[in-house]
Amino acid sequence: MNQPMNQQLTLALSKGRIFEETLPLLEAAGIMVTENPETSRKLILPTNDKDVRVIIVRASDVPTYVQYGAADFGVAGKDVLIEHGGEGLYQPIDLRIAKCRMSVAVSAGFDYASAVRQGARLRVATKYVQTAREHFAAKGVHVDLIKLYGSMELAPLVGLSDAIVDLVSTGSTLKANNLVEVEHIMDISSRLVVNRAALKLKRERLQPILEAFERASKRKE
Ligand code: PRT
Ligand code: MG
Repeated sequence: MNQPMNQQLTLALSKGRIFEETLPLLEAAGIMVTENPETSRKLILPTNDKDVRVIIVRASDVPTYVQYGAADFGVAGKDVLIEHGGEGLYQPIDLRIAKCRMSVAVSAGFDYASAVRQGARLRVATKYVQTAREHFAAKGVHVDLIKLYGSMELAPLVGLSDAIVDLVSTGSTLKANNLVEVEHIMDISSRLVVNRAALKLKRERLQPILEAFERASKRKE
């Protein structure tokens, strides 16, 4: 078959830490993004390779763009991928970037251990409903989950919930809000996700990039 194949590649990234930490991996593959999403209002960014472009989307929307093939590949946190479910996505590489952990936290004065021991029903506010549900079910803790889209740290402070499930990296956000981490649910890092059809149809173009990403991420401990 010598039908010309469209080998244009679209990479979906979110602004902020994922974009910043993906840049060195792209450079390892010889790809330089030529505009800065923090200063440019453009949502489609060119690179030094005319066949590769980067689209800027919300972190939690990355799997959706890749699933439907609007992007061929993308970078998303494990937290986001669990909530999405991973349908239509191939997840070949843990990039070991944007690392943090998912934890349960409560107000400093709340005795979480004894509430759990007594079999109390807990109100838990989180953006990560899927992960939280599985975590508490596995522990046999009864919870009412309250879905939030951000600033989970506020919920226990104003009586919306007894606990939160959120991401923690330095711990300074919890500390600043007088919250304490009471359970570590899982370690989080970002993964490369690839559209399953693109992996077959654009393999020639994708493969060297995936290999460069893999080599560069392995160099991180
Ligand atoms: O911010 P936005 O609502 O647009 O989306 P987002 O929060 O999903 O995106 P972004 O860019 O903030 O995060 C993208 C990915 O980075 C997440 O999906 C995680 O996989 C990963 N990551 C790594 C983090 C953190 N570290 C992190 N610390 N995501 C969020 N945080 C937040 C956390 O939710 C908490 O509010 O930072 C705060 C805690 O930080 P410390 O350092 O004070 O503990
Ligand atoms: Mg954020």
